[in-house]
Amino acid sequence: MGDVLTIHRHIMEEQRTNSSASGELSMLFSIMALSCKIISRNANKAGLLNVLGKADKVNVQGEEVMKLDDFANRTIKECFSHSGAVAGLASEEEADIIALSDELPRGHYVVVYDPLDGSTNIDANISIGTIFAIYQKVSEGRDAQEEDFLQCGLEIVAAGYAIYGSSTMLVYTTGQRVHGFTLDPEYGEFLLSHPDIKMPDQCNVYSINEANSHRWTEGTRQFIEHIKTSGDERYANTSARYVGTLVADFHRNLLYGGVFLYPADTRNPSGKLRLVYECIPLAFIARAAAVPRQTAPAPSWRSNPRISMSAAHSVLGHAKKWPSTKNRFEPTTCRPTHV
Ligand code: AFP
Repeated sequence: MGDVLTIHRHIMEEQRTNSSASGELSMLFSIMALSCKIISRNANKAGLLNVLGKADKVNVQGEEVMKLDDFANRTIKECFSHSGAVAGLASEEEADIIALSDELPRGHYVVVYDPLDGSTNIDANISIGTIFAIYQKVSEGRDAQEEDFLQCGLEIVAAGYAIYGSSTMLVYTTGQRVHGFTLDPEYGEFLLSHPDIKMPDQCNVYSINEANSHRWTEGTRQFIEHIKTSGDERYANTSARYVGTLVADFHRNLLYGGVFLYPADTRNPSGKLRLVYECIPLAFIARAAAVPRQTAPAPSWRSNPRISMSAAHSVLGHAKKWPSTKNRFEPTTCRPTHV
């Protein structure tokens, strides 16, 4: 295999650089990698499972056919619940914190996740993904509490996403460097393919659902107009791309340099994306990949926990891409989530 770096070897090597590491976090990464491999396997068969499931809701193996987002949710929940490394989980698919049954061991971490981002794209065979963030448990007691999941974004221990596209990739960071691994279907292993990803500060792509433009605020309209017509050299080669799966749009923009927006508008006055499950984890990754390093976190990272579970006005990209119209783009009623 030559000097192929599997995700497991990479995790172990990272762990060795930290003498106080207990191995619990490494275990969490391994479990997430396993979960994503299982989801990827089913995502690849999604169309087929649908066909096979039509008759009597069981496939040829006699397994129950589940919707992929439900399957992804259960996969992550079950893989982590038995790990002994978490004290609780929170999923975008579930209204309440996922408590562990009494007999299961507890760990020092909690995991928040969006099991299947872009699920409306599944049937069209368009890229979908999984988003996650890991926090240290801060509450008292054996089980995780709401406050563990609603911490400031800067308290994230690690965040990442999987993208199930033309290949399956897992991208994660502990806040320093962002690494990308591609699933080799023959080995069944994630191999390091994108070490130390840096987000270009040139804005080569902007991603926004322009069908909503008649509902945008004046600030958003001005920003998009600025990208298109201002002549600002940051936007000299900017093109529009919009998949409608946040992970896919974010991943492309991370590699090519770009900005993703799901702004507040008159139909969604708080935006659409979920702050805890989608925006904060991806903003943490963008922050780690931005060069030069962004130091000032966006205000929403310290948001009131009561509103953190709701949607947020979202802007994800390299802070250097903001034009001089920045202030006009951040109306005080909006809650920007950017780095
Ligand atoms: P689904 O998971 O329901 O497909 O929603 C995906 C998503 O939350 C995010 O991944 C996309 O960026 C965004 O919605 C797309 O929303 P619009 O279809 O309104 O543009």
